[in-house]
Amino acid sequence: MQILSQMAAVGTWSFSRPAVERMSCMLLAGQNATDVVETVMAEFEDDADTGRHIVGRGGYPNCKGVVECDAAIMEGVPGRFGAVAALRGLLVGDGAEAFAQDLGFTSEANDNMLSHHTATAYREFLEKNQPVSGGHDTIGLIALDLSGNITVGVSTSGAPFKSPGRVGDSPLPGCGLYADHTVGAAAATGDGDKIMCYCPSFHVVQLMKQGSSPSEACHAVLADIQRRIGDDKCFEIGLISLNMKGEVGAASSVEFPYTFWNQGLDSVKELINQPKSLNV
Ligand code: SD4
Repeated sequence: MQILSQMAAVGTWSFSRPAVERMSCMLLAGQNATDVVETVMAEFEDDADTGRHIVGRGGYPNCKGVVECDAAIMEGVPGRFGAVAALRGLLVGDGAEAFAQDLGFTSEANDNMLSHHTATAYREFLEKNQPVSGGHDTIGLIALDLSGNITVGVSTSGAPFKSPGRVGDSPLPGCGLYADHTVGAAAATGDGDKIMCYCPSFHVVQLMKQGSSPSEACHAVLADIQRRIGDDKCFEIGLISLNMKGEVGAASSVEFPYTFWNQGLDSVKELINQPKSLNV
């Protein structure tokens, strides 16, 4: 079979390793980038164990004890974007629920969305009336397939114990994710209330369009944010990006592990981005 494109996959944080491993197998089997991201993301969202990383089933609930999820997927092909926000069980709102039922989806009771870990954390939150862990994770996945299609997806249960209805950066195009099939794609993780003010995923892709490598683009976007708000005041943010050559990049304001695979590698590699100060 003629290889048309350098296949590659990348994911946020160390816990994305099994997802990126699965993506590499699906890409090598010739599957399309969107099917790869959608399938692997859905498996991840359904797994109560990965939920403690603030993703889908087993994710942290809002301050009323209800798990509300944000997720999005974007293809590099112009205008191909889909997202859900503040999703409870399956979809929120009568129209959305009817639509989902028409498509054959079933809804999940909130009790099935909580894991033992997050139910306990929620009880502690109610007792102390303050978040017990301010953890930030969220899965972001980018796949580049054999035919040169690139797709990015993100999924999160959002900030633990958030206000009901709070929507973070993840489902917003340009903020939590962005893709352009002529250049590449990017995804963000971290403090979504702040991230969404800077459209960092769009910015990374635009810099790649102007000739930057994925790593240069991620670092330039982070440096721009740091310059604007002050190096020492930077909120938690991690950026990953992949270009159409299968090259990867990342930048972050905190120690940020991410996982990566391309055709030149025998197995998925974990890389760690260390935060850089503007003053060094
Ligand atoms: C949010 N950005 O809802 C998500 C959470 C996250 O690392 O990415 N945490 O704010």
